[in-house]
Amino acid sequence: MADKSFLSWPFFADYHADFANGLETWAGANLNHINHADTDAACRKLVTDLGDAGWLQHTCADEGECFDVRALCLTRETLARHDGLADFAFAMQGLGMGALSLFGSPEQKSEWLPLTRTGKAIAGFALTEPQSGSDVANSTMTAILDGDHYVLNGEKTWISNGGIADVYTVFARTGDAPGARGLSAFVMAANTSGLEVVERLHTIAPHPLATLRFTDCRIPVSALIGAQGAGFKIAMSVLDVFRSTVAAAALGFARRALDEALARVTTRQVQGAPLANLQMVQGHIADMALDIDAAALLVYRAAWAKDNGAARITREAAMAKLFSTDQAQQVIDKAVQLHGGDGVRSGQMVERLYREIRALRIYEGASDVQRVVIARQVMNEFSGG
Ligand code: COS
Repeated sequence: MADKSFLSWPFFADYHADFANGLETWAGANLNHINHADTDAACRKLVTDLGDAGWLQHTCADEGECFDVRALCLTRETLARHDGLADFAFAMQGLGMGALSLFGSPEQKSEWLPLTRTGKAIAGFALTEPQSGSDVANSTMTAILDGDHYVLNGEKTWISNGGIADVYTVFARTGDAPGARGLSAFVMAANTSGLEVVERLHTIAPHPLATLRFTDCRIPVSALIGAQGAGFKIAMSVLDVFRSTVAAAALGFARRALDEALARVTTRQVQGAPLANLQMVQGHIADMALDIDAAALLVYRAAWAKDNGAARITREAAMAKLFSTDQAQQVIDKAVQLHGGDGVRSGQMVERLYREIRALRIYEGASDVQRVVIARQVMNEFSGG
C-alpha cells in the first residue's frame, strides 16, 4: 500500500485528501485491464472513462477559474502509480489546453474546454519541431496573416496524441522579430484542411506520438491565443505549470516501484530468511524512501506556491521536475535490481516502470534544460533581477 502520510502535509487543503482517496478507489477499480497493445484505442477509452467519471475537471481552468495544481499533481501521481498510459491520457488533456486555460479568450475557452474536460475531445500540444526541441526560440514553423486568416506551414514532431487529438495548441512564427519574440500560439481543430500525420513514432513505453505536417492550414484570426508575439512566454508559462505535474507522475512511478520492491523483499527467501533481513537490502529501501519523500516535498512545494498565487514558479517547477524524474529513475532501477532476473522480464511491473520513467527525463524540458533554468533563476535572484 503506497504511503499516504504526505496528504497531511501543510501544502494541502482539507479537500485534497478526500480527492486523492476518491481517485485511488476509482483507479483501483478501473485501471486493471488496459490493453497496452493498442495505445490509440486505450487512450481514447481512458479519456472517455476519466471524463465520464469527472476526473478531467482539473485539467483546465474556465473563465474566472485558476488551475488547482495540487489536484493536478495528486491526480498524476495516483494515476501513474496505477498505469502510465492513464497518467498520459490525463496529462495531455491539461497540457494540450494549458494555453487556452491560462491565456484563452472567453470564446476560445467556451468552444473547447467543456469538450476536453468531459473527455469528448482529445487535446495535443504542438511545440517541438525537428530542429528545435530544447531551443524553442528557434522554432521555424510560420503563421502568415492573410486577410482574416493565418496560414500555417511547417512541421511539428514528438507530438503526444498526434493522430488521435481533436484539437491542438500550435506555436508558430508570426513576425520578423527574431527568436522568442516572433512566436505566437494558436488553437486549431485537428480536422483543419492541410494538417496531416506524416509519421507515427514508436517508443520503449508506447503511447500515441506523431510528426505532423501543416501545409497552408488556414485558421481564423480568432484562433490566436493571447497577443501576437507572446507565444514563447505562453509556452513557458504552460510548461511552468505542467513541469511540476511531470514531476508528480515520476513520483507516482517511484512510489509504485518502492511498493513492488517491498512486496518482493519481504517474501523472497534467501538462505532461509526474507531478503529484507539483509542490511544491504535495507539500505536500498531506505534510499528509495528518502528519494521519494524529498521528491514529494519539491513537487508539492511547487504546486502549493502556484496555488497560493505565485506569478511564476519557474524555479520551483524546474527543481521538482529535475529531482523527481532523475531520482525516480534511480528508485526504479533499485526495484529492478531487487527483483533479480524477474526485474527485466517482460510484463513485470518493475520492467514496465523502467521503460515508462525514461522519457520523463527528456520531455517537457530535458534534465539539463532544467539545470539551465534553475541556474538562471538563482543567478538572477542573486544579482537582484
Ligand atoms: N514564464 C514566463 N516568461 C518566461 C519564462 C517563463 N517560465 N521563461 C522565459 N520567459 C521569458 C523571458 O523572461 C524572456 O522575456 P524578455 O525577452 O521579455 O526578457 C523570454 O521569455 C525569453 O526567455 P529566455 O531568454 O530565457 O529564452 P531562451 O531562448 O534562452 O530559452 C529555455 C530558455 C532553454 C529555458 C527554454 O527554451 C526551454 O525551456 N526549453 C525547453 C523547452 C521544452 O520544454 N520543450 C519540450 C516541449 S513540450 S514536450
